[in-house]
Parts: sequence; structure tokens; C-alpha cells
Amino acid sequence: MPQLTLYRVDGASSLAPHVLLRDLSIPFNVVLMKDGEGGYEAADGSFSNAEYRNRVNANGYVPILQVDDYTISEMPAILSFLATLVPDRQLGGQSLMERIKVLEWLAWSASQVHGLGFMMLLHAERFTKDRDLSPKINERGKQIVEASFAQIEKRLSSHAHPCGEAETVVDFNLLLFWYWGKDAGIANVERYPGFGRLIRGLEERESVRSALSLEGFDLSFPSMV
Ligand SMILES: N[C@@H](CCC(=O)N[C@@H](CS)C(=O)NCC(=O)O)C(=O)O
Repeated sequence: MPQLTLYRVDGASSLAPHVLLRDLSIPFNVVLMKDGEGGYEAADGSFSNAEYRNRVNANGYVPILQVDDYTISEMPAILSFLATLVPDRQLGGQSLMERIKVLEWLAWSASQVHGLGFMMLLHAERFTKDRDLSPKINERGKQIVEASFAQIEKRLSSHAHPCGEAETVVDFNLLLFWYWGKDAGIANVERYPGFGRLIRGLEERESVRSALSLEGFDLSFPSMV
């Protein structure tokens, strides 16, 4: 097993690989980061945002997965790599068409749901420097997230998992959207019962609950515990 280090921020998109690493029972180190001047920096003060951009990720983003001497950025790449570490779980898809379906969902999750919907809803400053325009951008982001949740719900009303009947890494990407959506008042079980069922199944696992608790997310199904 290679030496793995996850650069993460509590509550950020690094939740997805964080949960997955725990669920796969893979040993990993964490470099915890926090919001600082100019962007994310080491939570223990050991490096600034400028140093992080210079040394680790030019975009300044998390998640980053360090694999021995390699640095992997971007959610689809990180989740796809993690799937290869425990081949028995087949989280990257089994057949060729399942693997393509995983790729399709990871690409859509990164571009439409995360990059457009949630970023417009939560980080209008990525789209404009004009603060007066922020509320309009936030509102459009909310609509995109709701439309995305409707698409996820439609899929999960006829399939156990987003990519078919088996769990894949996409489930862990959707988990992130559920908790962000919950905090934004969008995700709820009455409106999205199929999506809620997927999350309920994940929350049954100690790996998932421990990562959520560490990152400060409330469970959606606390009565199960
Ligand atoms: N395309 C990237 C997006 C990652 C991203 O937007 N990360 C946010 C946290 S959720 C971030 O690091 N923001 C810091 C910043 O914008 O400076 C991916 O798929 O990993």
C-alpha cells in the first residue's frame, strides 16, 4: 500500500475522500487546513496559502491526495484512484459500461453539481467581484442544485445506487452533496426519499459516522445509532 496523505478542511469537499478512505479501512495521514488569508492554509500554521499553492496545488484547493511522491488533485481523479486500492470492492465499476457510468457521474458531479450549482450557491465570489450580483448568483446556484437533486432522485427511484445496483465511488461524491444540501435547507428525506435511502445506508456505517462527526456534520438519521 502506498503512503497516503489527504489535505482536507472540515466541511469542505474533501469530506468525500475522507469518508471513503475510512470506509476502505486504508491507513492515511491528514494535513488539516483552515481558511486563512488568501485561501486555505495549514491549520497548525506550518505553511501559508502561498506556500500551499507553490508546493502542493497551484489552485489552492482541497482535496489533495498525496500518494508517495505523486500529488493527485480533482475529485474524479482522487476517488477513481482510491477505488483501485481495494479492488475487491469494485467501487470503480465492474464491467466496461459500469466504469464508463462511474466516469459520467463523476464528471457531472464535479462540473455541474459542485463547480456550478454549489459554487454559485455558496461562493458567488468565484463568479463575480461585484458583491451586488451575489444574491442573484446564489439564487441561480440553488436552482441548479435543486435540479441536480431532482436528477439524482429520479435515478435512485429505480436503482439502488447512482451507477446501477452496486455501490461505487459516486455514492461517496453524492454523500457530500447531501450534507451540503442539508446545511443549505435543500436536502430532506420527504422531498428526496431515494437519495435519503442512499444516505441512510451510508450512515449505518461507523466509518461514515466517524468522518461526519469529526467534520462537524449532523447525522440525517440519528435515531439509527
Ligand atoms: N475542481 C476541484 C474543486 C475543489 C474545490 O472547489 N475545493 C474547494 C473546497 S470545497 C476549495 O478548495 N476552495 C478554496 C478556494 O477556493 O480557495 C475538485 O474537483 O476537487
